[in-house]
Amino acid sequence: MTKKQIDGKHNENDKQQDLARATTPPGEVLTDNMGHVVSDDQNSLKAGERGPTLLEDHFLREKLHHFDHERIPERIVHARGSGAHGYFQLNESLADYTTAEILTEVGVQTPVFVRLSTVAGFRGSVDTPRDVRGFATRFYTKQGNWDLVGNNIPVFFIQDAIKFPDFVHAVKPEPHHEMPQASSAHDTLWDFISLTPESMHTIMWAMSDRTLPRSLDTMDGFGVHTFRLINASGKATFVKYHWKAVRGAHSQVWDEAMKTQAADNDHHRRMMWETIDQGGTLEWDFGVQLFTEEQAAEWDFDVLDPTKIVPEDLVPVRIVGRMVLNRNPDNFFAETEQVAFMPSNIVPGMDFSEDPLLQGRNFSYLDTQLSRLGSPNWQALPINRSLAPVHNNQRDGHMRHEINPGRVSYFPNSLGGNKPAHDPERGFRSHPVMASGQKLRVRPESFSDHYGQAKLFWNSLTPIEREHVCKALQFELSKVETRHVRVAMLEHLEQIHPLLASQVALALGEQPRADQTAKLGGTKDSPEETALLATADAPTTASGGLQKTSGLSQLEQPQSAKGRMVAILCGDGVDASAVKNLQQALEKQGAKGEVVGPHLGDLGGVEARKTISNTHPVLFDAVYALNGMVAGEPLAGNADAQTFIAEAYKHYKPIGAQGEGQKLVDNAPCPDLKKDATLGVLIDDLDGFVQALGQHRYWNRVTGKAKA
Ligand code: HDD
Repeated sequence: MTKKQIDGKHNENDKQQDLARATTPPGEVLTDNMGHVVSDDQNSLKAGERGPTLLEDHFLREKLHHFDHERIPERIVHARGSGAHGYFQLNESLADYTTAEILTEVGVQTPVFVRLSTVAGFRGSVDTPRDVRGFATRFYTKQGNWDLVGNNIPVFFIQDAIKFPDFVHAVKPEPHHEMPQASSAHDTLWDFISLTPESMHTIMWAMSDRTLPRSLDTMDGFGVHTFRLINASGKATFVKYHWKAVRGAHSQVWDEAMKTQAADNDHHRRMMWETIDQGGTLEWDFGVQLFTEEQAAEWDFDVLDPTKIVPEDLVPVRIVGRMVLNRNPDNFFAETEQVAFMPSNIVPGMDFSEDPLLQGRNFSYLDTQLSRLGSPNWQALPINRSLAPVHNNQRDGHMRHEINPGRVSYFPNSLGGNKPAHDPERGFRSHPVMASGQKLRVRPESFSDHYGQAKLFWNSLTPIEREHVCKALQFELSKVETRHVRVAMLEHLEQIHPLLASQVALALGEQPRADQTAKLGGTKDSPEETALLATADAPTTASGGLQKTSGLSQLEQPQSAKGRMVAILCGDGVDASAVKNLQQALEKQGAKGEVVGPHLGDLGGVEARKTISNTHPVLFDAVYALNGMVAGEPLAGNADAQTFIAEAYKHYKPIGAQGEGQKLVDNAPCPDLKKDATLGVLIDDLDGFVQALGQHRYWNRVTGKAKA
């Protein structure tokens, strides 16, 4: 596999070169693992043509021996993930706050490896469940590896690491029958959540569009915890880290996400792989929120509490760099499966905070790598090896790679020139925070507000996003079989907003408490409903006095057609110039038009690499209907093509049509479909359609009404 060069100047210790040294391209001659050339790899050694296989067949034994031990334990959470290489470039120095070179050296491109994952599903589960996404970034810096091991939501379900095993046991498939796979919609999770009020803010994020990302590069990332940056004069500043998707954060709707699971289990993984393989990139802006201990002390929430954000309207996110992913791994297992992140991997000029969740994580990740990778030498694996040189007196252990010559493996020493020696100046030093007090098992009072920021999140969403939160809770809780758990959750929702609680209660067959019942009239999709939600703000607490804040609603994010995928529905004999015009217009905006035809191959001057029956509208951002024939009949009369249009319309996606394609739109089994540009349906208006593509969805459509 030829490696794509990372464009531009890069760090002299380039990870790509480092991995190239470890990469073994397929050779000419087949050998066993000891370098013996294999004479025949098709037949085991037997006594006679039809006789028994001989134990002395050491080629057979070695091959089966290795095969029998090729699986390692999957990650206990975040088992399903996809990775890519790239680089981070700092564009604005933070030298006032830190000595960390990665955050002070502007213009240097530091190699990174990123693994983006779901949390609950097993390694072989699906890419588009409703789930938090892991966002783990390793920076191979000259001062050693920095691992920023975050998620795509900025808060977490629990405040103390001691609860993590309980949380994971509750969300994973239930132990008596190992169901459901990759889903939170089941009794044990909601039983735990209903008894864990601290999780309410994060549950609102988990039930929002944030956990249905459209693709891996249309989701934001967060370091979650408060960390510290330490500058040259030893001054500490609190910091929260952010990744802002350059393409903006956009999501699927739930019906679409469910169908995507069936249409392509690997949808996100495939999009990332194909984007990079076709020379594209996935990009995020890197931002920091910087605030002092004095500022933090003023706020009515505790910055050590991982269930709380620092609202961006209190402390804006300062964009200081960019990350570009532009190289696929050569081998999934060796790189994406064996990469082992640790939040405790930080470099001089950084430090932890006393966030109890972070403190517990700092133990857990080192610990888990031993059971996953089987040896204390896992840092020597190519994907985990730092680019910064490694010199210490750690020796032996399973699978030792390094050969350390000499007789000295201790410090101080006189027999080895007293090397390698520690370096109080250059070495990592913990910030001398005062830490004292009685030994106590307590939760600080400052952690005790569990609904204030849940309200802040609700208030900051647009009505349609609130509607999605309602529907998600209706779906999830209606899957809970134990009524008292459902009712317990309604109590919590009452604390967040009575309207939310009553909407969910209706779907659960419970009597809503709020007087909004009369207005609600059920859970249909309708402008009235959305209008009602527009007025449903709740008084907040623990939010710095804010009622709402920027940075939480996805619909305020940048909209662009870049990276969008359009299905171009064509038949045999399609107008090839119309296809080419559309594809060129899309490419100008960084989007892509894929011909979807009645069969693979030539449609008369246009080639189809996807067919109406082997792909699905949920895998595209928009649909454009042209002309042509399907098995001798006009495309407009093809039921599958008509459904293609109807599904895309139902998922609020832009629809375009030209010439005869308009008839296909007319025939779509979608009573609500209106050919109206303000609803994102553009007829004979190519420029308008490309423009419409930038607006991710048309939420002003009314869908779901029964056929008249
Ligand atoms: Fe964790 C993996 C992110 C809480 C213990 N975690 C893991 C991964 C991500 C996160 C992205 C996958 C890394 C990869 O791709 O290999 N975890 C988080 C975030 C958390 C969080 C953002 C809350 C702020 N995690 C958390 C706690 C604990 C762990 C509280 C334990 C006390 N996490 C683990 C782990 C994993 C892990 C069990 C499993 C695989 C691994 O570490 O390498 O150690």
